[in-house]
Amino acid sequence: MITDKIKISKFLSLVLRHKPETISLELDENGWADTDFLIQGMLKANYSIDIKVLKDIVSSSDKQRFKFNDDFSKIRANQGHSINVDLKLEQKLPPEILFHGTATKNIDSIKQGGLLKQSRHHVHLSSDRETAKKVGMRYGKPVVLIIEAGKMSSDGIKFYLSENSVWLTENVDIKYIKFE
Ligand code: HQG
Repeated sequence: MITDKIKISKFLSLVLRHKPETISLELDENGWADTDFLIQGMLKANYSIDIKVLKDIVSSSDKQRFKFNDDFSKIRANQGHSINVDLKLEQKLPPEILFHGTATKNIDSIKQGGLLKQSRHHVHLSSDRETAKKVGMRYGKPVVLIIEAGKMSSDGIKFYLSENSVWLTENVDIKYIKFE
C-alpha cells in the first residue's frame, strides 16, 4: 500500500484534475467527485486512504489544492484542470502586477508567442514572486516573468482568482510581459 502523503496528494491531483478514468471516477460538470467513490477507487489502486487521511491531506495541502463540500460527500480540485469542467470561477480585478514562473528553456518560445495556457484551462499567475519561482523550478532553471495584469484588465481581459489564490487568465500577449 502507498502511504506517502505527497504521493497520495499527487495521485489526487491526477484523478481530480486530469484523468479520473484511471480509477473509473466520474466528475460532475463542476468538477465534483463522490468522496466515497474516490476512496474506494484509490484503495483499489493501492493507496492507503480513508476519510480521515483524506481530510488530513486536504487541510494540510501546502497550496490548498482540494476542497470538500459542506457535508464532505463531495470533493474537487480548486484549479489546474485539463479536463472540461466549469468551476464557476468569479471574475476579479487583479493587482497591477502579477508573476509567472517558468523555466529558462521556455523563454525564447514565450518571447515569440506569449504565455499560452497549454493543456490547462488558464495561464496560472501568482501575486508573489517567491511562489512563481517555485512554480518555475518544476521544469528546470526558473525565471520569473512580470505580467502587467492591471493593463490587461483595463484592456478588457478577464481575470479569475481560484479558491486557493491562484490568479487565472487566458493566454498572455507578449506586450504585457516584462522579461527581466
Ligand atoms: C510554459 C502548479 C513555451 C509555462 C503550479 C509553463 C501552478 C510556454 C508550462 C499550476 C509558453 C505549462 C500550473 C510558450 C507557457 N512557449 N512554454 N509560448 N507559454 N509556457 O504545468 O503555470 O502544484 O501547465 O510557463 O503551482 O507551470 O500542480 O503550468 O512552464 O499553479 O497544484 O508551459 O501547477 O500547481 O506548464 O503550473 P503547466 P504552470 P500544483
